[in-house]
Amino acid sequence: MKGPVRVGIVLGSDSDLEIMREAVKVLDALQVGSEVVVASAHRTPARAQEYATTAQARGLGVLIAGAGGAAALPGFLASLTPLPVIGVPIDATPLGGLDALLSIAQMPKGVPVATVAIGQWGAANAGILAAQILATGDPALGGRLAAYRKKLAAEVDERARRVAEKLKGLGD
Ligand code: RP5
Repeated sequence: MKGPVRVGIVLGSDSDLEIMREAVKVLDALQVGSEVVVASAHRTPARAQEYATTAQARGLGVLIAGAGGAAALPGFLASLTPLPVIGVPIDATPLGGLDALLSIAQMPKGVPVATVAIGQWGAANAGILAAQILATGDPALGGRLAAYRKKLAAEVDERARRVAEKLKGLGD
């Protein structure tokens, strides 16, 4: 049960989908409703503008934008909405995503974009960060995030246990 759409995930191109699916997966797991749209700052600026300027009135609380190359999309959206915008740099060119990382992170003072890591890690973290932003006004979601953190910690405990076991085996 995901409930109403609270996070808008904007892709600069359909070629960004495979990576950005990680954000959708995380949000699904945290029971946060999201929608995915394709709207390019360069190729369809009017569509991207329409999306950004109507997002808040439609009940969205956070936007995530994934884009590669000279990735203007997250900053473009941020300039048009009061909602927090998280930018995911996509590895789409021979520069390996560094171009997108710098384009997204280096926003001039006054219009911030929260920038995450290049690629799938970044897409997953964008989903988590969006949920954390929404959780400031949603204790139930905060509880689900706390459970997620506990699960992460339990996985590390399990890895530590396995390493200790392996080392013990070596000493025999
Ligand atoms: C960017 O250009 C998109 O976000 C995508 O990462 C990259 C390549 O787009 P396509 O040529 O695959 O449509 O605007």
